Amino acid sequence: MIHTRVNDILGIKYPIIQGGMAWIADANLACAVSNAGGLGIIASMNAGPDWVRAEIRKAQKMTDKPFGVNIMLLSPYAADVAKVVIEEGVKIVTTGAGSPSPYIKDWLNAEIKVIPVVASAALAKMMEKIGASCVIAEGCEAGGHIGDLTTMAIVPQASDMVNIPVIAAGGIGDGRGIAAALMLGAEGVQLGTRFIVAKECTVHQNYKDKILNAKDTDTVMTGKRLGHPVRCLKTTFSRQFIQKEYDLNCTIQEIENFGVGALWLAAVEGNEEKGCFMSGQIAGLISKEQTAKEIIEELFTSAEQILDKAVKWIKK
Ligand code: TUI
Repeated sequence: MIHTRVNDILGIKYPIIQGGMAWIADANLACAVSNAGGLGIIASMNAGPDWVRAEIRKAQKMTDKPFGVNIMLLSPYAADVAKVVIEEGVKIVTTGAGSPSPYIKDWLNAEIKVIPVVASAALAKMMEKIGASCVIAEGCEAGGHIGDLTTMAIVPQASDMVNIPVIAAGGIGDGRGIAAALMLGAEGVQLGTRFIVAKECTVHQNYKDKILNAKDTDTVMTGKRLGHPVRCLKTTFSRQFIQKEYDLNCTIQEIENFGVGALWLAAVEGNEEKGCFMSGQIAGLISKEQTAKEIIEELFTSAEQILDKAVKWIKK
């Protein structure tokens, strides 16, 4: 059994969090992960407060295990959703794409555990100072919005910087990744891409097929010129997007407009032309659809075996 402070803080069997993936992580996926012993997350992304409230209520009926809500801080509805989680009695909130400092006081008063995603050790320290229960240190191998540092670099540096548990994210897809993250100082992991192919994940089948067929070099970073880099699969959309970024005749506004709705088109319609299929670099490792329970049990059985045998490298 792999047991860390993360199990105890979050009240979960396995120290694993499912990433808050926009238009993908709904109550279905979150509850499948929570019922399997991890921490399922409903992604509020750019959705309005009514959608988030409805998903929370669905989840409360579908599981008696802990689950959380991810608040994407660039969302125009972040402040509204920050209130909804309090009103609906959510116990755990993860945040992404910024600092949750404007909301954290209210969440802590409501006894909500706050777990921000950070892209630097300095932000990890600041989050500890303002009352975070844990931090998710995410490397740029991750899908979606990313920072500059790799998982290999951020996890040990964030771990040295804080006393609260660090949860590693970015580039983790199997038991080897979990074992490695623990060796870097993490006490838990967050996986997104692997859960896209969970049988309970209701994302469009084209999205799942793209992850299942991807190879290691099939992701690319878009959005650098806009100031919010995003990792996604190489597709018609991402090639055109990058072309526009390099074309200095294209204004920032034109490029932003080109991207509007693209993630929804990928996740809901499976639109291969116009969709933005966000994915981590580990997609090449993911080759089968499984239930969330099968995924989590396979991950931890494998991680335990690897850690058990790790002493084989030490010659005395
Ligand atoms: O947030 C994510 N992943 C996301 S958000 C998203 S929606 C979106 N769409 C288009 C453009 C931008 C966003 C899709 N995927 N992951 C968590 C994450 N947070 N990764 C990196 C960060 C982060 C970056 C900087 C967190 C904090 C941060 O701090 C900056 C500051 O404010 O100090």
